[in-house]
Amino acid sequence: MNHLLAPAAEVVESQRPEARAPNSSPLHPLPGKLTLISHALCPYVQRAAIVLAEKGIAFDRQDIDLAHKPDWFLRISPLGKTPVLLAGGEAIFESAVICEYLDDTTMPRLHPADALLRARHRSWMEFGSALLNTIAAFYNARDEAGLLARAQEIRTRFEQLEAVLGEGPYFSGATFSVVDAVFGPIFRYFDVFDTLGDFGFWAGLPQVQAWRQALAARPSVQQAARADYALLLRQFLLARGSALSVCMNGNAEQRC
Ligand SMILES: N[C@@H](CCC(=O)N[C@@H](CS)C(=O)NCC(=O)O)C(=O)O
Repeated sequence: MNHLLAPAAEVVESQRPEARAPNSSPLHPLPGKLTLISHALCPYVQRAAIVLAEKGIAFDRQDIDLAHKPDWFLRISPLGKTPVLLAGGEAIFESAVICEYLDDTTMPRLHPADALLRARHRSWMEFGSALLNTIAAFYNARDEAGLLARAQEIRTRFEQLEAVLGEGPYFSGATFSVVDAVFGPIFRYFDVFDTLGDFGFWAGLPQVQAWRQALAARPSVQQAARADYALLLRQFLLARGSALSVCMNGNAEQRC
């Protein structure tokens, strides 16, 4: 599914973690400077940026315009999608693969050591990707009935999460994992959606709400999106020509 085709200026900026995490020594040396080819709103880019930050890895971030993909980008991105991680002459594509590569090479490990638990975490990463498709279907819905049906699908996914979450604050307890890196950007959408109307996403789901808050407070999650993210997302949603755009149209403060 095409998630984000809104224009975004091409920007290169260096992301240097303030301090390297105490146990962030490499398992295998990284091949020099890393560059994350990005889009300002892309949740898949953000999950990679969060993992980079959690591991204290410095990297350059280069935003591109997905509505006008540069030729150089199409040459290195076989699927024409962000993110791509440039590492030592290799262009690694697919966000889950990028996260796995970073976890294979640099401490601290964000996946569990136990193979079965690791498989469980990978399953919930996939769940997160499926939820992103439902979120895209929500903001692209052509009419009110479609919008409300997609909102109900999102609500059902949150109920499934509520059933598997433990004491928190993170997905698997006290330790931040790649699943948390996947859901930080997912919950960020709702900081804007919640200003547009009450779609019944959260009532009666205390664990999901607490998880959302814990992720929003995590510096790596906060730093994975630009300061103007909410403004850019509002502009993007307004331009969709969707039922949600109609809710917003003409009055940015209007609630659906
Ligand atoms: N499965 C991919 C999904 C990446 C994706 O959908 N990226 C979107 C932006 S968020 C994209 O590049 N869309 C442009 C297109 O599909 O043409 C991943 O996990 O990296």
